[in-house]
Amino acid sequence: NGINVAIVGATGLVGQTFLKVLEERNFPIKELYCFASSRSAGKTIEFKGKTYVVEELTEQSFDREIDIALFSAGGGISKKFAPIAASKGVRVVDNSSAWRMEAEIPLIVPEVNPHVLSHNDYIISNPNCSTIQSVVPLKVLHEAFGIKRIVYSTYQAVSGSGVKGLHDLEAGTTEFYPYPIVGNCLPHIDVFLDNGYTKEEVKMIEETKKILGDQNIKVTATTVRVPVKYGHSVSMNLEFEREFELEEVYRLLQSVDGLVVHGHENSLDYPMPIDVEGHNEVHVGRIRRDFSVDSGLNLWVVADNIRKGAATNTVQIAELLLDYL
Ligand code: 2RA
Repeated sequence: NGINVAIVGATGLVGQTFLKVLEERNFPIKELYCFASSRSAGKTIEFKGKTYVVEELTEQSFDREIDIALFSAGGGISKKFAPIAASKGVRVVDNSSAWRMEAEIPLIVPEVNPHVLSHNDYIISNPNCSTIQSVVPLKVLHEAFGIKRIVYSTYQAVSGSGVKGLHDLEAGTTEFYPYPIVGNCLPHIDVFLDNGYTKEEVKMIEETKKILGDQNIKVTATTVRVPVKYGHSVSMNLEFEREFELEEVYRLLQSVDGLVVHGHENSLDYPMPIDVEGHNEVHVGRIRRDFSVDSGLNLWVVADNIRKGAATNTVQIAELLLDYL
């Protein structure tokens, strides 16, 4: 009983959180294999009272009985090794952006579009962290009122950049970021494109449409790095085709698994990064009508970017894959 699981990028921030979440959710593991770069090979990892030695990832790594592989080792590793794993019958859940926008690759948030997954899928993409938390409240609202347009403004924690981002905040250095992040905000996540947007902004725009299954939704985004360690916050302005009542919005949001709905619009009960660090839920608050348009709504959404934004969503996808093994 149980299945054989491989972790690729096992020593990274997300890789280590995979292990925590797999244990917390009692994922049925028979054998565990931990892979990383040659730099990390030989390190040991504790999991459920057993010690595992990290192996260097090679093209032969999947020449053994592995059912599911969770990847979080950057786009280059995923581009090269996910197809090798899939060719051996391994089902890959990839955290990088390498495969997300490929038409035939499913981009999954289990609370939103689990139906997209099929037994034919061997490479499945985990969306970008800020996208995942944003779409969790959106599916029920899109179904009920028809989302016409979304304006995202994000306030993203430095752990989104990994240990290097955390170090620049803790040490006040500029080893990873181009400017000081302490006491500052950087409107710059990932690289700039020719059209003036950053890759992070384009990820949110394109991934949102793919996950909600509607290319007609108009989306724009401004993604900003803020001096917070864990927990991304997203302000979103929504415009709908159809009218709504605020009470209906609360009722719909309260029906979403994994979504915690905070107090009415004028209460001190609003979500903050300190509420979500180390937790798996998405929190939504500051729910209020946008009076400047015919049918508009403002939301404030907060979630742990390493958990629901990466590791937990990935493990939830792996749980869906158990049906195909
Ligand atoms: C970030 N969403 O926050 C990106 C990748 N994790 O840096």
